[in-house]
Amino acid sequence: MDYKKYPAEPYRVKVVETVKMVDKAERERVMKESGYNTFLLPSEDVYIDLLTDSGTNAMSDKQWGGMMVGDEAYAGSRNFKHLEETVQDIFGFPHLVPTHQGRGAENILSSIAIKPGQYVPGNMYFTTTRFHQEHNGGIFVDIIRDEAHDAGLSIPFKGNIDIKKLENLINEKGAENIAYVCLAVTVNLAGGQPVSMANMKEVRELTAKHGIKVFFDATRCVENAYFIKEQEEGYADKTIKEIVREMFSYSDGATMSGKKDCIVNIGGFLAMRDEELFLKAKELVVVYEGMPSYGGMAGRDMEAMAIGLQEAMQFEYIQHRVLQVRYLGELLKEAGVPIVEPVGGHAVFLDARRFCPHLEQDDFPAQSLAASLFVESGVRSMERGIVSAGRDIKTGEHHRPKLETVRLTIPRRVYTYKHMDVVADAVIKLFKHKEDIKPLRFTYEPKQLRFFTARFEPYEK
Ligand code: PM9
Repeated sequence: MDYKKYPAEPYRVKVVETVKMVDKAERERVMKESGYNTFLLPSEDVYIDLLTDSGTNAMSDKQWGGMMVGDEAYAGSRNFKHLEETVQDIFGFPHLVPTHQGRGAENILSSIAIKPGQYVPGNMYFTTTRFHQEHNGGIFVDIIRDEAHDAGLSIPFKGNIDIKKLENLINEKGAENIAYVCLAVTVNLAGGQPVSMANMKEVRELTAKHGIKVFFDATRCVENAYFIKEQEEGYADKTIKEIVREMFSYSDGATMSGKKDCIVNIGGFLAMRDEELFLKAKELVVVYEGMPSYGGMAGRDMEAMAIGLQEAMQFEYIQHRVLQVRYLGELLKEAGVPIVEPVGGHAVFLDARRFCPHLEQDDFPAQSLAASLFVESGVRSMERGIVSAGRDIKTGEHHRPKLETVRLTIPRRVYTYKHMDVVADAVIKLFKHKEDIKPLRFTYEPKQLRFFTARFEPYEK
């Protein structure tokens, strides 16, 4: 390990939250009580919380200052104006619809842009995104490059769309039957894998020929921009902001979960170019979220988001963020722990298929591995495999994704390299007695987005 490759934290700590470590017997008890689902654990029993990077960010002093100048007027808040100008400046979209979080934006976009029976191609699915697409009668089609489904294959820009797959879909189904292309930057469930600028451009060129719109899932777009700067020819000397601006020039609009790359705890938005579509979105936002000038957010939250977005454009911030994640990945790789490669932008994904070769996918190996890791160490992670994938809405069968993973997700500006050392040690220790990880079965299976609230029990086969 070359420690010099990893930059120190580009911030000073001003506020701290004390964490406690409960003993193993207690962790065993709470895991059982939580139905072997890490989402159901009480946060105060968690030592290092890598469940998600969503809304778990540490805000800056300037963002907290912004919270104090929230304009909480029901209409016409000045913080909306600030956020709108910031989104125009960074992404180049003239129209902004604030929402309570990313899925609020997905709900509105899916309602206004999908006609029942239309196809919605995307570079791998995301849980809430696909839910809203299907809920509105859309048919999701995965058009990510095949390599993205191969956990051990380390190649750059593994999140790219396979242009041939997109072309075939258009030719087969007809352009009028494609609602829009949903292009996620980065691809969460592929391991936080980025998309190259060249690929975005190609997607844009092909869809433009057929009059098909392209909407980006912008949730982790700043991490994607860092990878482009680091790895794509011609971008090393560009700023993160210039790269982000160019990325979104190849889209018609975007949904954003602000809880990730806007470095805030809550919020999201839908942004777009098309005036007519914007009017439709405004008509719906008042039904599901709130007035178009606040949507689902308080004035103070919009202010924190506007400031956070500008902070996210700082090179030192995003370099440290991506490299801290990579540091954890390197520690695990060096110890022979199977992970998804290359390490992506927001998390290290353990490859549960290779970690638990004694379990079948229907034994929920990633779910069980996440539960065991908590019991072992107090580290909370998240299943991203068959449980997250849910069931086919037509056949009722499990979707069986090739990637069966446990996500160790790093919150922004929260943990130090030492925490990463502790996490790596815990995973490596568990890997040495992986045979103890038991098959699980459902005791409660919710119909929609089951991973959030499902309950399980271990059993002997
Ligand atoms: N992602 C995550 O932990 C939180 C919910 S699922 C546990 O990764 C993408 C790429 C996401 C995402 C949320 C959303 C939805 C859309 N796209 O959570 O509604 O990763 O703000 O965003 C989560 P909201």
